[in-house]
Amino acid sequence: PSFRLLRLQLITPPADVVVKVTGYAWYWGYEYPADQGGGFKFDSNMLEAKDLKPGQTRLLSVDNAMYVPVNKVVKVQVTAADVIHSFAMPSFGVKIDAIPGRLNESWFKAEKEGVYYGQCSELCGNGHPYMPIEIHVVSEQQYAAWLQDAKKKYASVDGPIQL
Ligand SMILES: [Cu+2]
Repeated sequence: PSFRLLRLQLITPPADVVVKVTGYAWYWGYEYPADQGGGFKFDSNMLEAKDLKPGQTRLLSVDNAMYVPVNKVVKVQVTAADVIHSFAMPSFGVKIDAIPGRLNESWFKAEKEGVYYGQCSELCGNGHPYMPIEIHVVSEQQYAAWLQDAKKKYASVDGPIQL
């Protein structure tokens, strides 16, 4: 019976949203594919303590957070660009290694709107404690609005990416 459970754990349900997550020394990059309203990518860096605004959290808040819609299956494809990192989001029960040359996947379905934090969970050098993950879970309308803004904000010279 345990083998059955282990197998079931590995099945990703049909995804509503796919986000590709790349670990760098020492920040995260997020890519939203064009075929689901994205077509952009951006970097997410920890805010220095001196730049924190009221309500933001030391060592966890970032400049550009990852956004996802509430009550949707979000598949994360996780890799790394330099050394091994690990994408860990305790509130969603997600922890998966980000390995250069390999595309791992995991998924979650957030059932409550809000701001959630995670951290890199594979020792990756000097900046290891300073590459947090910040995910905003928002309503479907807010998500659509964010996609529109993000498309302009993160417009890059290499054009839209396809996953
Ligand atoms: Cu790391």
